[in-house]
Amino acid sequence: MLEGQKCLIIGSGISGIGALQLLEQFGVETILYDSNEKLTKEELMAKLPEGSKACCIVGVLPEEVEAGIQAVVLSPGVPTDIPLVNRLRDRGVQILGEIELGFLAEKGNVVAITGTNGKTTTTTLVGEIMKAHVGAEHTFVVGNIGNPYTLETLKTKENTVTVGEISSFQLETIHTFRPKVSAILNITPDHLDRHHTMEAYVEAKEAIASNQTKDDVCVLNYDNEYTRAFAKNCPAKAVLFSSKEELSEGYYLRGTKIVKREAGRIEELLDIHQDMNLVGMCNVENVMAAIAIAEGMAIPMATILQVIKEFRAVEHRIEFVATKRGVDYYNDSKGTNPDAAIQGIRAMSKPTILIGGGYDKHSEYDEWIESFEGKVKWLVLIGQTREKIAECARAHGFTNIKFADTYEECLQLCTQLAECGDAVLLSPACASWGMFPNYEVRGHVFKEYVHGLTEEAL
Ligand code: UMA
Repeated sequence: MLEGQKCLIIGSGISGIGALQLLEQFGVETILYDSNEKLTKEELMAKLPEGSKACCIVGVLPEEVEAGIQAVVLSPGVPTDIPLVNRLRDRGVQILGEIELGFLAEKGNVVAITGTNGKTTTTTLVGEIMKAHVGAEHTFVVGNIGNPYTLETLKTKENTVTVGEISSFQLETIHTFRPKVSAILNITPDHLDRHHTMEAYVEAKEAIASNQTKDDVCVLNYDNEYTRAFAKNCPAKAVLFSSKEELSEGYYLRGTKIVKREAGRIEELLDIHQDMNLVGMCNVENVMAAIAIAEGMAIPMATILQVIKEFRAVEHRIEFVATKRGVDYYNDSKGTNPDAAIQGIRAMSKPTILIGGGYDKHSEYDEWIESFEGKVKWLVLIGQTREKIAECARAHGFTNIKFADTYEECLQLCTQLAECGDAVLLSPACASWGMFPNYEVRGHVFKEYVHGLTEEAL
């Protein structure tokens, strides 16, 4: 655990602070560094845990400090190819991510879930299944879901299970991370501003299985071209699921039933209408993946199905907020890329006022606009991407577009445009960055606004 080395932690968000806390437990000398010039040294110091001896630096890292660094822990939001990291790597300094650091102290079993969409729902559901089997005190749900791995890893024991939602950012900096069961739910274009090419993004996702062997399991989506191809050369035992095709082996949808086929035997597991509280085909896929993951962890099927029956939607994912003045409001703030946002629109059954736009991740919006299919009445656009989206929408013949300069103005505009019997859907197809620290804040502000609406217009 980097004992005796001088370690630079880049990023003072929750991952950086988690890493710092863990390293200090092992007596490692740490420097907490954040390149954001708007932060002050005092602000960084205020984030330190009590009794911390870490040195805090903001802005530019002085050359003499850089020269003394022997190891680096990167927060997920820090690109791996910034000049500072490149220089340190070229000098032979070990660069590891916060997930790798957490894994170095792990003593129990690990489940790791990645994918462009569905990660949070599947991770939460698998976490609930594990809690039902090994107990809540023996289950840790960590990672991109908002709970740094490094904050929990010291609590792990031989009989505990860590369920991690792991993003492509986090997978870029793993070295020995080896889950017993991994899953790649799907891969569609996202984060291309960071990974630059689709190949690099796919490679980052596939790294989740890079240290697995045939003794481990990797759950993959047969319906997705990338994950289906990966099943052929995956280092772990590949277990497939499909919502579109009947598989010769694996989990799939037959009519309204999720079934499992193993050695030619078909077992009916559940009915997607009667036994699930989640809506949309994306959630059928998430549930199938969760079943495959849990079975990979040898959890009895009766426990798995019981938890699925009781499980409800996670916050910010096609979450029904309230009906006000006859208008249904849905929070899908987690629709941070076009593919996720398409699922949001598909789940709507009423004429919809859609809120779109935000941070530019170099996504293409054509398929998202095409999925409007007469269901979207108005598109209200905000943020950095609003012009790009509007241009794309017009090219596809959709012209009912309004711009808003602020989020507040956008929400008020939606309320004015919506008529009784309509729905308002926040599913922006873009990250929240630039306007909000994260999608959760964007979702909470939306919900607060909706709950604050009176039944009658003033
Ligand atoms: N920073 C630098 N230098 C840089 C870039 C950033 O110093 O070059 C600093 C920033 O000034 C800031 C800090 O790094 O102070 C932020 O670090 P971070 O962006 O890694 O954020 P954390 O608070 O540590 O949160 C991270 C994940 N954030 C990102 O991946 C962007 C959280 O995922 C995750 O929940 C958390 O670790 C715990 O594991 C959020 C996310 O948006 C939810 N993830 C993306 C997604 O889901 O699409 C991948």
